[in-house]
Amino acid sequence: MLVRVVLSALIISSVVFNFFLPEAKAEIRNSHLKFEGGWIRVTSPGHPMTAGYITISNNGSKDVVLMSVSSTVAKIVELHETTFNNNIMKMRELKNGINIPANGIIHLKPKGLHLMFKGLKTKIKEAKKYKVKFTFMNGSEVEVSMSGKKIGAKATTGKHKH
Ligand SMILES: [Cu+2]
Repeated sequence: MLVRVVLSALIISSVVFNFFLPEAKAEIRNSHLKFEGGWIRVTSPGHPMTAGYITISNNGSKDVVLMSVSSTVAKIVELHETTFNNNIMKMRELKNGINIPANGIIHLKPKGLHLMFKGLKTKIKEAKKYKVKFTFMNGSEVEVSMSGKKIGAKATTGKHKH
């Protein structure tokens, strides 16, 4: 009888614990941010690095600073910007992060801001999804799923035929 009471108490407490867990996790999320269209350039075997792109919108009334990004697929993920100097394309690491203005939007896209995945531990495959974690200055973290795509896969230039 006593065993049964203890057992049911254990079951109840674990149910309660599991019930509250997702809520506690949600607290560190930033509900004002929306992540859309994230993709990572597919790689050939043994290729050490690649780039990732995503659109992040901030519907909040305060600026939010994206400080760092990480993923299990790469040793490091850097925030980069692309600059053009006499038609020569260069990349620069943004060590102070990227500001996403209040009620603003940032587009990480080819020839612009991007994520640089360095020291790839796996080949990035077409249509496969990869977990990428975004960390913000306020300490909030958001895990986003980004899918492998070929170069130019999302080149929607607005040109279309009927
Ligand atoms: Cu880069």
